[in-house]
Amino acid sequence: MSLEDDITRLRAELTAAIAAAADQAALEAARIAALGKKGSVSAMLASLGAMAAEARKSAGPAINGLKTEITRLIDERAKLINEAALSARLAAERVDVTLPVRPAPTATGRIHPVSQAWDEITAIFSDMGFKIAEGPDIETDWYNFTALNFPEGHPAREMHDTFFLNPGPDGTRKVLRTHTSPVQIRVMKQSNDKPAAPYLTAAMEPPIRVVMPGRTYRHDSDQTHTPMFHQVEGLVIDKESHIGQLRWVLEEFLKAFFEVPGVTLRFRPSYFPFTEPSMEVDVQCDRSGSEVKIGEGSDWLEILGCGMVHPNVLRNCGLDPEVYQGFAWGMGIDRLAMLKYGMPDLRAFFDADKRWLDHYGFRAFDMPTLFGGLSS
Ligand code: 2NM
Repeated sequence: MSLEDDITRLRAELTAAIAAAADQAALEAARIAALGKKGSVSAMLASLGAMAAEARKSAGPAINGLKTEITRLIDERAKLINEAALSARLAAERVDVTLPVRPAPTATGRIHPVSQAWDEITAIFSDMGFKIAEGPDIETDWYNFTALNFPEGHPAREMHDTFFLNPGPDGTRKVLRTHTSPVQIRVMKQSNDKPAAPYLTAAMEPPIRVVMPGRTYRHDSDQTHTPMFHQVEGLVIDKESHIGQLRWVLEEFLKAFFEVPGVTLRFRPSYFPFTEPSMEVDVQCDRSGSEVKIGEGSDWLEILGCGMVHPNVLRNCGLDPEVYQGFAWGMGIDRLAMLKYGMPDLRAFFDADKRWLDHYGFRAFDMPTLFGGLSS
């Protein structure tokens, strides 16, 4: 067989292989089989070295001609394959701009009832002229107890089922605050401490009118208690603040929060270390149906605690009890939310169950305002 025949046969073989390559990988395999180090065309080129000079003269251009032709065929085939791949991708990735838009997170997400109640409560007190203050969840023993007139070693400290942190280098143990009252201490003390503490959002001197919503922690867990819960406390300090004003503030707040025309309150004597006198407040309600109705009926529901700020507390904050006096109160945000929105089990609040939130949650843009109706 002559070299010419070999070239003709190989050209036909390789042309067919290149034409049959359906994708880049197959084409690359065909290229290596022909032009790679051990390829058929390369082998033919290598045979030139062993030829006589005369034979090489005609064989060289013939074999090189084959190489050039095969290279061109491969390039052409590659172009075709690339164009086909691009068309396929363009067809597959086409976007149908007429499809409806997926609802935004703001439309499908829900506001937790505790956040809703928190926002409603702060909206009501803001409207009455109160400032809002927040403070740290991790407190020193002094802010959480001592400043609030809990004597060292007094059993009232145990009453609170406190979570203690590990002792620091100085041996003192910080606590997860058991109430938001330490924020009151920070607000009152700040009226004497300069510069103002940066985490306090309400910097003020008497007259002080401030409410403090926040997370609080007690080592307690059953149907009606969770180890983390939410409180809102309020504080008014002036020269002539009195229980008559306290009663008015609480009545106005409860009417606005429960969206009823009137409430009847009952004050019972109680004990808190930080107030004297101390009172627990019941609100008139109706429990004859499946839900508790506030503002009517013949039952009473305990709803908050309050009192006149103890002179020791004022003194601990650098306020002269001979000049200033005031009242304070505290209530549970979670409990208020349960009552208003009719949710039976407190533990479900913190289960992070999306179905529960879809049912009880609120729409993101339904911000509570007094003029818009709080939770409509
Ligand atoms: C309550 C009940 C009664 C209260 C008192 C003070 C402070 F700091 F002014 F002394 N803060 N919070 C208070 C009073 C809290 O919660 C049931």
